[in-house]
Amino acid sequence: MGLKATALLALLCLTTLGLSTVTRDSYSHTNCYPDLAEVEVEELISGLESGAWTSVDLTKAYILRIEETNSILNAITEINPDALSIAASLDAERANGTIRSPLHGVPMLIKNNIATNDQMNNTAGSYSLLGAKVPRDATVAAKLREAGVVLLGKSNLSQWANFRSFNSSNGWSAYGGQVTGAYYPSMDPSGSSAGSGVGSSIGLAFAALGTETDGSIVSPSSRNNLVGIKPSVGLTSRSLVIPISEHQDTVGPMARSVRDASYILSIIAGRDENDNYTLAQPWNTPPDYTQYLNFSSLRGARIGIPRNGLSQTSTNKPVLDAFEAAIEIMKNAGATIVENANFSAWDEYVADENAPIGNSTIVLDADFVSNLASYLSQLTSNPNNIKSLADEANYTHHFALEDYPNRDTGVWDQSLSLGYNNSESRFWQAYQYSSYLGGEGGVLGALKMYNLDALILPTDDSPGLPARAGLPIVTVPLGFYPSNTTVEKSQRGLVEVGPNIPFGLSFMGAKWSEGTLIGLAYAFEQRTLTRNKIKPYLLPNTQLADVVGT
Ligand SMILES: *[C@@H]1O[C@H](CO)[C@@H](O)[C@H](O)[C@H]1NC(C)=O
Ligand SMILES: *[C@@H]1O[C@H](CO)[C@@H](O)[C@H](O)[C@H]1NC(C)=O
Ligand SMILES: *[C@@H]1O[C@H](CO)[C@@H](O)[C@H](O)[C@H]1NC(C)=O
Ligand SMILES: *[C@@H]1O[C@H](CO)[C@@H](O)[C@H](O)[C@H]1NC(C)=O
Ligand SMILES: *[C@@H]1O[C@H](CO)[C@@H](O)[C@H](O)[C@H]1NC(C)=O
Ligand SMILES: *[C@@H]1O[C@H](CO)[C@@H](O)[C@H](O)[C@H]1NC(C)=O
Ligand SMILES: *[C@@H]1O[C@H](CO)[C@@H](O)[C@H](O)[C@H]1NC(C)=O
Ligand SMILES: *[C@@H]1O[C@H](CO)[C@@H](O)[C@H](O)[C@H]1NC(C)=O
Ligand SMILES: *[C@@H]1O[C@H](CO)[C@@H](O)[C@H](O)[C@H]1NC(C)=O
Ligand SMILES: *[C@@H]1O[C@H](CO)[C@@H](O)[C@H](O)[C@H]1NC(C)=O
Ligand SMILES: CC(=O)N[C@H]1CO[C@H](CO)[C@@H](O)[C@@H]1O
Repeated sequence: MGLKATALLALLCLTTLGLSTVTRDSYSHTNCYPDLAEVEVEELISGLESGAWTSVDLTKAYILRIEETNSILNAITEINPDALSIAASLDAERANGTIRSPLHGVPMLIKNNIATNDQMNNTAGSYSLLGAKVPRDATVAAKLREAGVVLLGKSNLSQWANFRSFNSSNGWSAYGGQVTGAYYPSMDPSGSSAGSGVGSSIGLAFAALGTETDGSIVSPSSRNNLVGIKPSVGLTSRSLVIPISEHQDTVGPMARSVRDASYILSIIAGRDENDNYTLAQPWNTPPDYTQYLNFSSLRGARIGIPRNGLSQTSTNKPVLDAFEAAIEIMKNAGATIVENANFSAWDEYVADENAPIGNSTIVLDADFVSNLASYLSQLTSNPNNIKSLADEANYTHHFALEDYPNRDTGVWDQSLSLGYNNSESRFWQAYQYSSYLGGEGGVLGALKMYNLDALILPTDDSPGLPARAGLPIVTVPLGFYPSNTTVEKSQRGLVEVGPNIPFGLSFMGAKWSEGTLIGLAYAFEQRTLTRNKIKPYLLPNTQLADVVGT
């Protein structure tokens, strides 16, 4: 093809992309496919609709991208052996006019604590559960499957969602190895949804699901330059998700834009007879969250700044500067900023956190004993016959690859030595106090006192209070550490702070206020587009051009 024709085709490509009229032919032999590290779902879908690419093409490309990067980043623990055949049948459905949902044919990753009744294992990163079987898909996985999402693979995580050890590292699991972030060599990916964060950030799939008990969606989303939605506890089912705490666990999307995350949330939200907490939802069918994507939604919104929850450390000056700049951006977008919308029980929260075994710790420790046993009791095959936390601890202490005692089991030791589970009144007292710290003494109290739509904090400071009261958070990219930042490493040598490492901004609100938070986060995201201002140091090369037609 001559130069002129190529240029013409590239032009055609650019102009027709937006109109969704590109055909498979006009794409071939050009480089005008969308960049899989950045593409949003509406563009992926328009290519599926026009026939420019297929779900099989997408699945092939993502598998190659995983294979290119996994030896360094370890983000993925396994690829679904059925992914290509599932994609082919979804392509056949599309061809005959069956469109299951707005995400029909799009591949996603799910965290390796969300069970699927297929060839993939669900281990929380432990060898003890390898080969274990579940009676059905986790409800959130089933909802994605029914919506025509290709469950492409499982993402690595901080083992047991970071509920095992006091001296492990973010993103390490015995089964999956050490995840590292893509924005700096040997970067601490944060956790516990570390592989979901890395996989979504560099386009190893369209997006990923994570889970959060206290920070495990929003923190790795923040560190990996993503949007993360931590839903209200009870908005998304936890049935057949390996638990920590029924009072705090929740499942949510980690994606490259608020829009993409909203599409996913709309699919996974909803009531489930197998998870009581979902029956408290104030509606029979949850809203379509994409309706809240409104560029003007900061206009007239009342946004509180809880200054007493803002930490000032030796290294977070870039975060604080970006946070103050964000406040100005919101003012300019028409928001009313309410300064010093402080948390009334902040000092009590800090005291409880610093106590050897505070009320918040009791909630997680006691819930874990009960909730883990309940998960294990549902397995239809349990090769190592693990029935309880005591069994799990014993297995871990004796199986060399679990890296004990180099990585201790201090969290479990504490749970077991508590001597009771969540069926006792002392548990209930601890829960009442802990949820008060996050609720009336924390986020809910400030929202009411100052008549606010939402509170904002740097994401580093945001998860603790919402965790204790089951409240939602939406995080969006806020900024990144500048090139002259001094590198700081964690105990196990991962780079926690360093040049180019991203951080996020969190919007926090009342229970079931995801729609409001999504609207505010979208308006902020669209005014800043911070994600696009930095690039990972490592990106896979495979693109759609390499697989279409092969
Ligand atoms: C379309 O294909 C799917 C999957 O092969 C099949 O279940 C469905 O019945 C087909 N629908 C029509 C309208 O042909
Ligand atoms: C799941 O674990 C079993 C047992 O180790 C292994 O044979 C199988 O390949 C694993 N599945 C996947 C998809 O990796
Ligand atoms: C919650 O579910 C359990 C079984 O899954 C059931 O025994 C219990 O009654 C339910 N509680 C409520 C409040 O629905
Ligand atoms: C978007 O938000 C603005 C400000 O709150 C509001 O006036 C407008 O009606 C909203 N638009 C839609 C389509 O909801
Ligand atoms: C809020 O907290 C900040 C930081 O601790 C403090 O300076 C300020 O006086 C507090 N304001 C109110 C109204 O409590
Ligand atoms: C735990 O909660 C109780 C109230 O149930 C409270 O009196 C106590 O101070 C709390 N413990 C800590 C360490 O904050
Ligand atoms: C929880 O504690 C109660 C009371 O001691 C006991 O009957 C029950 O078996 C325990 N449940 C689990 C899962 O340990
Ligand atoms: C602990 O694990 C070892 C090795 O797997 C096993 O031989 C032993 O029976 C286990 N002990 C208990 C109390 O389960
Ligand atoms: C982790 O803690 C255990 C138990 O205290 C200790 O034996 C081990 O050396 C520690 N590992 C590291 C790397 O600090
Ligand atoms: C990095 O550069 C900025 C602006 O040039 C300066 O304000 C800051 O102090 C520098 N930081 C370090 C750690 O050198
Ligand atoms: C899909 C994949 O690459 N899985 C790898 C994840 O990490 C473990 C441990 O490093 C490897 O054994 C798997 O092959």
